Amino acid sequence: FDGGYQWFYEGRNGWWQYDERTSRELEAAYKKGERICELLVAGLLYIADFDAMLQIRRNDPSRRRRIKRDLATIPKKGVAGLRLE
Ligand code: V3L
Repeated sequence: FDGGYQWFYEGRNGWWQYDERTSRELEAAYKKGERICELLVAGLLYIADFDAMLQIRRNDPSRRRRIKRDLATIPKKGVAGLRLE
């Protein structure tokens, strides 16, 4: 979307791009200045915390990953667990 930015979450040795729907939800919440955004990913609820820039699993807050908003062109592992190439 705008300015060529995208949303990413951290994997073991690189970044995954969020799926299209979740990315749109993150971007909308971020643009509204909200501090968190609730995400439903494969049946699990997560909180994206824009202050900490973390994704945290609702029912197990020890499951957390860094997130970032960065240029769509950065090196990435793939999209939502689907590897590139
Ligand atoms: N979108 C898609 N899948 C997710 C997301 C998300 N936003 N958050 C967690 N999962 P946790 P490497 C990731 C998946 O945080 O080898 C990648 O997409 C997560 O998938 O403990 O470490 C890969 O598919 C994990 O399988 O709640 O880079 C996979 O990890 C599961 O939910 C391996 O990636 C638990 O994550």
